[in-house]
Amino acid sequence: MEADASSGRSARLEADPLAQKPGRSRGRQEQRCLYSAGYGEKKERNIMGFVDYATEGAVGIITINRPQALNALNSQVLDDLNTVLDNVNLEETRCLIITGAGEKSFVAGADIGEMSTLTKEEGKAFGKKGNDIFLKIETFPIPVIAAVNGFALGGGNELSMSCDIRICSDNAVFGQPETGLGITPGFGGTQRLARLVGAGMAKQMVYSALNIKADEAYRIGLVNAVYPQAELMDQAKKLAGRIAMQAPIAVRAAKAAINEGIQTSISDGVRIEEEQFGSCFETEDQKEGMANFLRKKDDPNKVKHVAFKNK
Ligand code: CO8
Repeated sequence: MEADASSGRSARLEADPLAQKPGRSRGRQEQRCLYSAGYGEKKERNIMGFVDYATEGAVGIITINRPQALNALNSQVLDDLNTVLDNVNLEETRCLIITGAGEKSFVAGADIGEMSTLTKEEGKAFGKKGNDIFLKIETFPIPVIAAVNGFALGGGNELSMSCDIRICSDNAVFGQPETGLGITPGFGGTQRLARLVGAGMAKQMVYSALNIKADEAYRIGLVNAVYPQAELMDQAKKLAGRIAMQAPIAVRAAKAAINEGIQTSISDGVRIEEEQFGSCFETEDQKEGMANFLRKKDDPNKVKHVAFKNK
């Protein structure tokens, strides 16, 4: 699924109602040539932007890289993130990690400077821009892990919540400060936070605009684990690597079943599961996974981990 990133991007910018907004921080001084590798045959391509992409085996690592603004999400960062997602090689990549550059911030929210002059219509368009991309992450065919390495505020917390799994560093801070800025959360925060930690805790965080630290985020179930900052990426890669070892068709089907089922009743949910469960049978990986289990201990073909082929 490799699209032409350059032409795709310019098409998006032309259609962007926010593109000509004065005061947007799209200055040349912030633009950098960030990545030239990671897209298989497109390794030669250089794309200007704020989002790095690298691959380590079957794991893709997306880094929001705008540290001078604590990785805040302006329209360009969102466009760059969208372009990177559209260029992930799904034949080779089995799990993604999203993190922020530096040791201080994952993403400190949407760009307040850019938002400060928006009209109602532009505000709605900006919300839609973020929501469309975060929905793309939530429904991305392969699992996505947020490695939250510092501030995850507003749009940053919302980005992390669009991922399947969140782990964080011990200096991480989570919050939805929007009501203190005169707006509601706008990139899915009112919806995903309530689903993840319950309506009561979500309402407390959103209404009060109070931040919480990593240990509290762990206590309320917002993150699955907290690690020392220096260990975070290794732990994220270890988890992603473990996921990448499992049968990819089964992992994708499980993600779809959980995501679709959680929106519905248990009786509809188990029907969704049946469909996904059934779809795994007759695949090469299902046959080999089960055949390997059934082999006797002394069978030389028996392996500890089947090298699944995504077939
Ligand atoms: N937007 C723009 N710039 C930012 C942002 C941001 N969200 N966060 C930090 N920065 C910039 C600062 O302005 C500063 O820039 P400069 O050096 O040019 O002055 C630089 O990053 C460093 O920040 P600080 O000096 O403030 O660093 P501190 O360590 O003192 O403080 C904080 C760190 C506590 C994270 C602080 O920067 C802060 O409070 N940031 C804003 C956090 C916030 O309120 N985030 C939520 C934004 S609203 C949002 O995300 C809504 C999402 C939905 C949008 C829907 C649209 C309709």
